[in-house]
Order: sequence, then structure tokens, then C-alpha cells
Amino acid sequence: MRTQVAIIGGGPSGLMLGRLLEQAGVDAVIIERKSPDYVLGRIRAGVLEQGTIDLLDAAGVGARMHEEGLIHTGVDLAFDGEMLNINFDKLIGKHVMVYGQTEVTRDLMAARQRTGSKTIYEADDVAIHDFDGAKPRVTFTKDGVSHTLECDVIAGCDGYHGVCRASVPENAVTTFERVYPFGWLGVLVEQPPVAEELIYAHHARGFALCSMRSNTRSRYYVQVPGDEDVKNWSDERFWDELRARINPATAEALKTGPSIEKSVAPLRSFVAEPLRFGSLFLAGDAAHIVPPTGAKGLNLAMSDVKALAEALIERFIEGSAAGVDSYSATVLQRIWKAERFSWWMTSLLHTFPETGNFGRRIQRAEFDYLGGSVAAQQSLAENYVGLP
Ligand code: RFL
Ligand code: PHB
Repeated sequence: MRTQVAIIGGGPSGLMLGRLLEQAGVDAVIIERKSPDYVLGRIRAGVLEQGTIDLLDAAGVGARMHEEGLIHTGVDLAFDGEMLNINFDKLIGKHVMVYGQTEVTRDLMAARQRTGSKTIYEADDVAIHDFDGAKPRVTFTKDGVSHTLECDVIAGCDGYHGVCRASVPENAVTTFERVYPFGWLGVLVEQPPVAEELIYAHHARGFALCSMRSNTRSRYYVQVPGDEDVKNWSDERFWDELRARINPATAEALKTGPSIEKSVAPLRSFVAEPLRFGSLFLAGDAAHIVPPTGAKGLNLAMSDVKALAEALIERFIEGSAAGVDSYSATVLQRIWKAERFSWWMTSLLHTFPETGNFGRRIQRAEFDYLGGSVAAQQSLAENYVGLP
């Protein structure tokens, strides 16, 4: 087998990269280690920035998003039950869209099926070779049979635990990491959302988030210790804890029900530098992780693959290496700004046992400053809806 671009990973990054290359006439094969149903079963992101909305449109997969997605002109922040509305529309004339990562993935998969592009699902023992030399290639087994895919370029879109970044010699990559001492316990429920806007709540008992997927399906999170076992959390316990962390009127209005998904996600900030190693390029969660507080992970992945697709199209169609040469430095600038914002939102809204009562007073002062300063609200708004 031979292709121009071997894409490792069929999550949102790999699927969008494949779509953009296909539209431009660059040949790509996606190799994914799980099944399509498994990939669609991972409940993750919910909020799309304007840049992601535009990219889905440009890729010709935005129709259902515009029909079913919910436009959000702001978010609510809460501190010990006191509410503060941040209205993006009024502050900076922009908005975001609530449309689940699952749906984005489904739309991209459907487009790929329509055009008959090659995706190899349930590929085992995926390994990448000679990306520093003249003959890059990918080997894997499928149904017990070994295969080799020869290529010009390997795109590492295989997430944080993937094989691509792990295959780079240790001395060629620098990593920057902060592991938070807590995670998010998330519950998906077939009930209308408790409020019009998302509510990000700081409380002495820990952070809570009220989010949604549609007008009939809601997503809620509570901060838990990093090593928490989801088995310790009955639905009953989850709803009690959530109610205790949000303001009483919202708690009263909360519609609960049996959870249709429940899982714990650890929180981490992580960046690898650089993002190019010969003919291997990293994008999305393979390159960086943000804590989900700023809703940046999927959006950052989409802006990486937009830049990578442009660079690869320049190389394969126009014969210029300028884009691939500057890919890493260009996207890292935006990545670090999103890392900063996600770290800041996380620091403001979670409880950090080690910072004590001083830390909580600083958080309170930050919340009060935000409430009284249009400039501070604009800064939050422009970061949340996405920097250019
Ligand atoms: P993914 O989605 O992890 O996909 C990587 C794919 O690679 C496959 N893979 C391999 N394939 C072949 N060979 C190997 N050796 C392989 N190893 C792995 C995997 O099976 C998988 O299919 O990475 P990608 O595509 O870069 O996409 C990134 C996003 O998934 C991620 O950034 C977001 O979900 C983060 N995130 C959020 N982002 C937002 O923009 N807005 C949000 O509101 C938001 N909320 C969230 C989130 C992430 C969360 N969790 C669970 C960490 C909420 C949560 C709770
Ligand atoms: C979600 O709905 O899953 C969600 C929304 C906003 C975030 C993180 C997750 O910041």
C-alpha cells in the first residue's frame, strides 16, 4: 500500500485532516486502532469556537451543525452561588456553538464514507518507521495479517496516549506538563438543560459545570480527586453533590434522571515541542492537552489540522516547503495562548487544597474583579470564543 499522507488516529483531528486533504486532491489513508462505534462512544467536548464552525463549513460538513447546534452568546460564572453573566455578543460581538464532539466526528465519518476514502479501523500494533529518513512507513496488523503503508508524510493525530509522539527519540522533544490533583466526573442525562447558558461554578466543595448537548440532553460535571473511581458514584450521589455546588435556585430547577454515561477524566496541561520531526507532524491531543475548563481541546485540534492541511497542500500541490517548515512554530504560538487561558480558567474555578484560605480569597478577588471590569470580561470573552 502507498499514500501521500498516512494519518494515524481517526478522532476529530485525523478525520478533519483527511477531509481537508481529500478536498484538495492530496491522497491520505487513516489508520485507527479502535472501531467506529468505539470512537463515537467517547463523550467529550461540547463547545465549538467560530473558527471551528467555519472550518466545518469549509470542509462541507457543517449542515447538520447549523440545524441542530445551539448558538450560545455567553456563559454564566458562579462563585459560592453568586452569578455573573459574561455576554460574548455584547462584549465582542461573537458567539460559540454547542454541538458535541460525537456529532462532529459522526459528520466527518459520514463524509468520508460518501467519498469512499480509505480508513482502516481496528488496526493493531501500529508502528511508524524511518520518519527521519527517505522511506517513511507505517506497519500494522489487521485481522491477524501484517501490512505496510508507505508514505511521504506521517500525521500523528493519535491523541495523548498514541504511538507517534512516543516514537520520537527522547532527546528530540521537550515536554511541558502540569498534572492537576483532581479530575472531572461527568454525567450525560436525557433531560433538558437546567439553564439557557453553561454555568461554570466555583464552590468550597469544588468546581461544577452545567452544560448540554441539545434542548433535551444535558451534560454535568463535578470536580473529584484525580484517582476517583467512578464506581463510588451512584447517580443519587452525583446529583446531590452537583446541587450542593450550584446556586439554590438552579439546584431547585435541576431535572435529573438515570445517567446514560458516567466517567472520570483527569485534568492535565501538556505541550510537546517541536511538532515536526522530519516527515512526522503532530496535531491535536498528540501534541498538547488542556484541562477542559476553557473548552479549548477540540478547537485547538481543529486549528492545528487546518494549519497542517494548508502546509501539506502547499507541499504536495504547489511544491513549496515553506508551510511545512513553519508549521510547528506557527501553531505553537496559538497553542500556548490556549494553554494559558485553560490554566487560568482552571485556577479560578477549582478548589486547590494546597493553597488554603489565602488561595480562596485570591480566587474571590479575581471573580470580583471580573464582575466589575468590562476589560477583564472582554479578555475572558475573546479567549473563550477563540483567538484568531
Ligand atoms: P482523540 O480524540 O484522542 O483521537 C485520537 C485517536 O487516535 C486513536 N489512536 C490510535 N490509532 C492508531 N494507532 C494508535 N497507536 C493509536 N493510539 C490512539 C484513538 O483511538 C483516537 O480515536 O484526539 P484528537 O483527534 O486530537 O481530538 C482531540 C479532542 O478529542 C480533545 O481535545 C477534546 O475532547 C477535549 N475536550 C474539549 N475540547 C473542546 O474543544 N471543548 C470542550 O468542551 C471539551 N470538553 C474535552 C472536554 C475532553 C474531555 N475529556 C474526556 C478529556 C471534556 C472532557 C471531559
Ligand atoms: C461539555 O459540554 O462537555 C463541556 C462544555 C464546556 C467545557 C467542557 C466540557 O468547558
